Amino acid sequence: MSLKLFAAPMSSATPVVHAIAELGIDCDTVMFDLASGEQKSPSYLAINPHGVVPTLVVDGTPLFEALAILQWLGERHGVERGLWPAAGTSQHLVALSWTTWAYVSYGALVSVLNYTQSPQADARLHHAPLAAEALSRLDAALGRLDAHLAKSRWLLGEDFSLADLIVASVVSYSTYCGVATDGHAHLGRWLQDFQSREAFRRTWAVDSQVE
Ligand SMILES: N[C@@H](CCC(=O)N[C@@H](CS)C(=O)NCC(=O)O)C(=O)O
Repeated sequence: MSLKLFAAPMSSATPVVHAIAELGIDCDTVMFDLASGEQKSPSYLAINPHGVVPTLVVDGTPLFEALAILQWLGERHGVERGLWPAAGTSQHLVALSWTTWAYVSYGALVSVLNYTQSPQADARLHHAPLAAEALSRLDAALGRLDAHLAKSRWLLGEDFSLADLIVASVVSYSTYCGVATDGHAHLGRWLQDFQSREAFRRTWAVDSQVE
């Protein structure tokens, strides 16, 4: 199987780079400099019409959207390595639920927060009451994740899986956007364990060197 990943430093592609490192699979990686606009070149738009990273080209067929790529990596390469639950198990349902929740439901609130208060967003979109509402809902969402993590060390039990990588990547990103994790002790311990992983440190360290 041939895998080619289009990525960029410190971007939505970084969790995919991290997942590939955890899995230890061969993959050609092309690092774009997003500031130069190479993600809008006609040749790249032909494989990802949205002109964003990541895209993983699998035997010539492009797969885009980080969540889809991460879930596919789990299904195709994670099961045999003990990093993703097999289809048909109850843990597989837990993995699909929390990972999709992180990118879709939790991620939507992070987007609201970014539009309404980020210095990178157009200041005309800034809206303090809406930002406060998003922060309050994000905190409640983290409380529900914390309650789940009170039951076991990792999301699916006592072993780390790509489900942890997917959810913790989104939660880590949200902390850079201003979401606090104080008051969620289980979640804080889990995030620390996640960020101490050798592949996490290596992936994000490489990213900062490229930057
Ligand atoms: N929902 C997409 C988001 C992809 C995305 O927005 N990527 C950004 C980097 S974080 C990008 O490539 N931006 C370049 C651009 O908009 O020109 C995913 O998860 O794959």
